[in-house]
Amino acid sequence: MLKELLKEKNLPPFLSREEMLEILQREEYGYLPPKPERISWTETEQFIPNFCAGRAISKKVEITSCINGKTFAFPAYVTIPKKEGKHPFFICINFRDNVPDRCLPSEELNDYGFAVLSFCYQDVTTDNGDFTNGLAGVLYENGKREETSAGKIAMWAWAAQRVMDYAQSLDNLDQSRAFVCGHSRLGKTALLTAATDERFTLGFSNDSGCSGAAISRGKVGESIDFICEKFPFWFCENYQQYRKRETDMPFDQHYLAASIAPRAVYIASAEEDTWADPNHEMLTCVAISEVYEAMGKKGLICEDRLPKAGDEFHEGCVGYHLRSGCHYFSREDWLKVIKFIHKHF
Ligand code: GTR
Repeated sequence: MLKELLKEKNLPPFLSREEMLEILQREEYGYLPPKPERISWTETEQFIPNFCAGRAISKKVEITSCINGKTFAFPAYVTIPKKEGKHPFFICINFRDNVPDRCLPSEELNDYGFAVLSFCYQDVTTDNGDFTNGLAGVLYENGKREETSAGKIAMWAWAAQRVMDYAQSLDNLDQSRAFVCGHSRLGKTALLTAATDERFTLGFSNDSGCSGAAISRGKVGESIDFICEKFPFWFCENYQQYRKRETDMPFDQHYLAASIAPRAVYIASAEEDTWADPNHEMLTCVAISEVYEAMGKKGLICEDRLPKAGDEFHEGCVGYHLRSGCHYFSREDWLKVIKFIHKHF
């Protein structure tokens, strides 16, 4: 049944990772800004005194990049278990700079053995059409961009990669268990981050929907027309041409998740989040499975039907769950992804 549903969509066939990333950047997100010419950081130790009952190191880190000869800095927040060994870690692209945060349970994650490196997306550049501030201000003269220049999602993804530059300098982190995550618009960002940077061993998107995890052809809820009207600045200007023209696109969202292969992908949906369209999020997992299989890995292992609340597919390298409730980054989402990680890493 799932294979037939996909067949009817006539999705563009998979290409090489490089080709898919080229199309996605040129037509949808804009090209990610270049890697910095230089990068450095300064750390404030014991940012939260005695955090996690004294069992975690807590730091605020100011990450400074030099791009086109200009300087751009933003803060990240770091929690690392004190116990011996190399720790798996999450880079969390967050809506707020709180540690812990209502949707980012740093303390519980520490207790499970994970380090957490988070940053607030708006500390990179604002979530609106103003391209004169933060990273955008460094990249563009007078806030003017070209058709294929980075939109805001590409800039937030670039920032997550700078946090990864910093993470690589820490010898108490395990680089083979490096996970990036985000919710909603930041779930779209997490997928783009992992797709364009092979240092991440898992990309985890929560309720990312339109222009994130969900296939656009035949999608219900939010459409490209709507998202381009309301949030044009998340994308490059080229994306506007596909409003009401999903079927003409030389790509679809399966290119984004497939660009993470053979590394792990985890897509989480919520039952009441019809705006994001759980069915089309799961169909992406089904579609990309052939890419994993061609690489000798297991893709999504599931029953041959659309998802229902309570489903949890953790067998393959492509993980998926549908929980009850609304659009939200919940403890249940975290616990399920941790379960998937414990199975695979
Ligand atoms: C909605 C938007 C979605 C989703 C969400 C969010 O308004 O339509 O694409 O990303 O915002 O980020 O909270």
